[in-house]
Amino acid sequence: MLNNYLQILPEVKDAINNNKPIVALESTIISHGMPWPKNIETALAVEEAVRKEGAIPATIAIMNGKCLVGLSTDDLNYFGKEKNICKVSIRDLPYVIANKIPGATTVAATMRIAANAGIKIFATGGIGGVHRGAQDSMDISADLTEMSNTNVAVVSAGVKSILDIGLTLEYLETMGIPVITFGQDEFPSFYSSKSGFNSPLRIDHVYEIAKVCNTKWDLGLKGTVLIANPLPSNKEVDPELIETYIKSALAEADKLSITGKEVTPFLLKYIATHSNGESLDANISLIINNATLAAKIAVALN
Ligand code: PSU
Ligand code: MN
Repeated sequence: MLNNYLQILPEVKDAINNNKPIVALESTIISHGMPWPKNIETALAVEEAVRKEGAIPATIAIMNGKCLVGLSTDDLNYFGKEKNICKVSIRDLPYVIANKIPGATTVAATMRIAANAGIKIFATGGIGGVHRGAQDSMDISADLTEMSNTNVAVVSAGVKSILDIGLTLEYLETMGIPVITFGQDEFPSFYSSKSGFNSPLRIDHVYEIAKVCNTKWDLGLKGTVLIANPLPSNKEVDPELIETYIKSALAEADKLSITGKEVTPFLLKYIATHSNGESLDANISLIINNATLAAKIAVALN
């Protein structure tokens, strides 16, 4: 059982035992989603944002054959600085655990570990989804299948337009995943509060979101509730500008024949290094924004 491989930080264990609100956080975003040292600063700020709302943060990663639930500041520094951290989605778990390889967990792997630790909600920046051109490449993130399986609610800023947003929304419907946008009708697209797609659901109050999550699980329906949280309006980046970076990132990935699990980190890194500080700034504030909302929902879930 995965439970036998958990190594839970004392503070998080105490929160689990005493039914305190907890927010799970992923580590791929730290090791593969953002440049050093902003990644570590962000990870610390995100944990702080969760605490501010009265919840306990539990960042998840793999080390020494264990699934760490809750990272110390030293651990966070390690996962932010070290170059050879494996990106761990569901299918990578057996290999990295068997071989005691350090691993940063994606949305999918983080959700699975969080669920086993008894955590009900998870905050990230952007989830994986159906990639542009998936009709040919079949590149669909394991995040989506995991979301149909595991009872952990997910807060993200929508999906980044490195993905096909329309197809991702279709796939979420196929997988039986409720998609709620917080406070507006339109589904957001990470750097922008707009995407051109209507959100399947809109809810304006945290308590009502928690009610839908609890009702889904009460009904015995497996899987996540996806909560899309538009980034703060003063942090939005011009979608046309982002689109030019994405187009050239996709062209470069194609030229270098980047495939499989390398695709997403490659695109993220390309955009981060080629766009100015504006996109990184937006990225940081939207993650903090998501962690804050997730913590509020965690409190309401209890
Ligand atoms: N999208 C982002 N930022 C991220 C990721 C995706 O905007 O950091 C990371 C998350 O960890 C996500 C993973 O779970 O990439 C998805 O990778 P893939 O597409 O290979 O499944
Ligand atoms: Mn993929």
